[in-house]
Amino acid sequence: SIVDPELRTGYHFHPPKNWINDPNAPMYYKGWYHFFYQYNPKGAVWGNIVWAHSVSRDLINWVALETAIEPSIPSDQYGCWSGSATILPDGTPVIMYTGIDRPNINYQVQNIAYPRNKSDPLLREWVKPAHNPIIVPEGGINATQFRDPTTAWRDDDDGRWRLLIGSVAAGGARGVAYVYRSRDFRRWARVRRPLHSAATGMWECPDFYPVERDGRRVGLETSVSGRRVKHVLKNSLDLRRYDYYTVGAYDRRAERYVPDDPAGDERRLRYDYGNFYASKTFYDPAKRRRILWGWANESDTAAADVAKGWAGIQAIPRTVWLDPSGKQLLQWPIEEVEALRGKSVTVKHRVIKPGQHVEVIGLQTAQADVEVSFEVSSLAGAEPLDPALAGDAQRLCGARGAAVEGGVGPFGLWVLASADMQERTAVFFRVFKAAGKDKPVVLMCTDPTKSSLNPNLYKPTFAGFVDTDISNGKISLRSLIDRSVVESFGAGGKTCILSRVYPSLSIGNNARLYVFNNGKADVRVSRLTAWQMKKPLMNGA
Ligand code: DQQ
Repeated sequence: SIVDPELRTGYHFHPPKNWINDPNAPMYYKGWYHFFYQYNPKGAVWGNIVWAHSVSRDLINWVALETAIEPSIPSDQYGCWSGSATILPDGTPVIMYTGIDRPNINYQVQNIAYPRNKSDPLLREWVKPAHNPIIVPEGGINATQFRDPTTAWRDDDDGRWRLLIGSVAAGGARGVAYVYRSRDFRRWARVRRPLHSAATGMWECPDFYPVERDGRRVGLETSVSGRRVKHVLKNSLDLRRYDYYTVGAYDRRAERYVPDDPAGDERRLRYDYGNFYASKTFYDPAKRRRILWGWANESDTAAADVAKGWAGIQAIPRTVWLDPSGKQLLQWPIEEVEALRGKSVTVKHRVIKPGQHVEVIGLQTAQADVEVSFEVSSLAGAEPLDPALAGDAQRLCGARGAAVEGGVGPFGLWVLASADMQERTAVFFRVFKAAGKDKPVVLMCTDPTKSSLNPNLYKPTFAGFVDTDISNGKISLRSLIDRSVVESFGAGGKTCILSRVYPSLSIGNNARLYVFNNGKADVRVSRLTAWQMKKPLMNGA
């Protein structure tokens, strides 16, 4: 398939060309946001991995700097893989990252790098001290599955630093997060028992941080602990390619983490039910918030990636905090993205009858931000939930897609749609009645099966349940549309879905936006506002 150059995203982070993957070591330093990422300087496929580096004042406009970390010492000469930054108490930023130290076999060790000149707010040059590597696999650790050090946190009581390294044990069966401790950030010793493990396969890119337990939106610095705090442990499951997290308690004495959910399923909650992987948070002291970065791969063929010369973007950075229920996180695009909003159109109090759709006209929507609040007239007609699919949002949505008429819903948006509707990507809700339960079950889906007439595209349907009280009929949706990405936030950030689509007709000014209702109950659009989004400075692209 041939991808139109107009499908290159506008305001989602990307370099001018080539392959990108994981976000690395995001941090705030002397008035600048720093963002590093896994990058192939030589092409649009994974390989030759170095750390590219960009800086920004607002997390939206980006300036590319020179490569920050590239193979240069024996312990990273075959690759500089993912890692994180820690700001030491004297303000010095340190980067820990995984190095590949021998050819052909991905033997993994952990290295450290410091800024050459701390007074340079752009942190252009990074120095690797001679005592690298700092951590090597020992004691039966699988040396080819031992990577992605986290930001370190420090316990004031004993003055020691801790960090996690992702790994796998039990012959590939158990995902593991090993804890290493250090007094001086130089000599690190492993705690014998891991912080946590589960029968999920390899844990890539672990992330571990405190959140306020009363659900205030304010973020916490990574070392904060105590009674007002819960912890979040996120792992990127190599076998599934999704980022899963649990909310739980961190016992500092025992150096153990215990998820709150007694069922303890490590594959239940995801940051995003779509294309979003290897994510990482950081604490932003300038605005006292925790911000999540995540990588979204292409869903095109590798041959098409090579032909177009680019592959991979980052999702819009999201503020993350604990839902007041304490059971899950909430996520919302950082407020700075709203500075890109231009011309807008608002629709109010518009009832969408069963089978009806309404076009939102008067603006360009290939690159747009849409916020909508829906109100369902009655939940009485909600379809019964097939018990066989009750636990599997993705299969449920596959079986009951946007085109399948329902009771309450499907209702939502058709984005990146063509005038004749041959092409359209549906982002929608659907409400079910579950046997023996009072609370209706809300499903959120992105259905890209009609997103493009181009053949050979990977068009997976993505879905998650939304743990929201819809008894008053109200639910909200926000979609950040950006040419070949649709990034959606259901019910104020309870459920998020990022999807990559490659229309062949709905490109540029030919992309249209509709509200649709394919259920049997009326749905009122209480308010919908769509904004055209401007293009920020994007690394010179
Ligand atoms: N990508 C990096 C690894 C990490 C993986 C290599 C996750 O460090 O485990 O590019 O996408």
